[in-house]
Amino acid sequence: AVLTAAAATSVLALTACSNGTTSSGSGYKISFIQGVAGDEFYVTMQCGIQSEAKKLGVTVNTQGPAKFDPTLQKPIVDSVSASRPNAILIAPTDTTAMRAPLQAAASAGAKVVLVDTTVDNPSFATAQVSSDNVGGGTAAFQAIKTLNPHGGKVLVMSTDPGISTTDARIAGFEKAVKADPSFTYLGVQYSHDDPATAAKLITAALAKDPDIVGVFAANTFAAEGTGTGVRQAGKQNQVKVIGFDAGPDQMALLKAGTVQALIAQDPYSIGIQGLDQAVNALKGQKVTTPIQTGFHVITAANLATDGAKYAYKSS
Ligand code: T6T
Repeated sequence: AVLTAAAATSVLALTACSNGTTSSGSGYKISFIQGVAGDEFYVTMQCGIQSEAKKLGVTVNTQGPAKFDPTLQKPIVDSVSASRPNAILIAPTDTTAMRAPLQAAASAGAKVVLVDTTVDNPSFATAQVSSDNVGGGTAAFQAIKTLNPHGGKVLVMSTDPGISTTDARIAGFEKAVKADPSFTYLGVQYSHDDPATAAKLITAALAKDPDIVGVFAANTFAAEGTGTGVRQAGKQNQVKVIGFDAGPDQMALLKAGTVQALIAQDPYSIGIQGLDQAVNALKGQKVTTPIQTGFHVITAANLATDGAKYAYKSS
């Protein structure tokens, strides 16, 4: 499912953000390596990068692995690094596995800017730009509590352990849920960034604990699969689903009432600021790091305003 969605959206991305390359003459050669191709979060980030690249007169080439997987992302980093770019913007898919390849790219001369995710000990990185992921996880718990003031059983649907962003969201959520005795925390399930797996896991979780009142789905694909699973179980009136990210599928689930709130990030701005810092570094100008961008809670109540403003681009 991920592959099909990825293929479809990256084709659409060709039209909107002129996808691969923006060339404005003799500027720097910069690569953007997404966490996964076709994910609207990274498509929107790419749009921000491309618009800023035009302004700054630099060339940005974008590519991403077919899955959010370090074994697929590492060869891309290695080949990009071998092409000797001036800078690499990247969302690393694993905090440990992607560290050595990125450090090697930095040692080979590229300015490495980490956008969205990070790695362990990123001392080689020129700059880092990401959302307030811990804060977003805390906000997700607050949204579940508002919808379930009397508490109850809740669980988290994530992607894989070892991804800095989703791990931080889980940490923010866990701290808040454990501090509230009216809630019973059932822990985290990992769906490998695959909606079908998330749907299966939720179905099994609801069979085991039919009285679950809330699920925090920690990214796009977790939210998509959680929404599908809850709907298939006929439990959308009982289980409040709070999703991270605001791609078209999540917005549709919110409109349908299957998901009650979405924590939207600002990937367009992450892209712009990441490129700005890369170019600052290349020009020997002051680099700002780390940079934290905000999030926006979208519900049925602000769908027309914030929903329209912060929904991700699919094309
Ligand atoms: O949630 C985003 C991103 O922040 C995360 O690092 C990986 O998943 C997404 O791309 C959404 O699919």
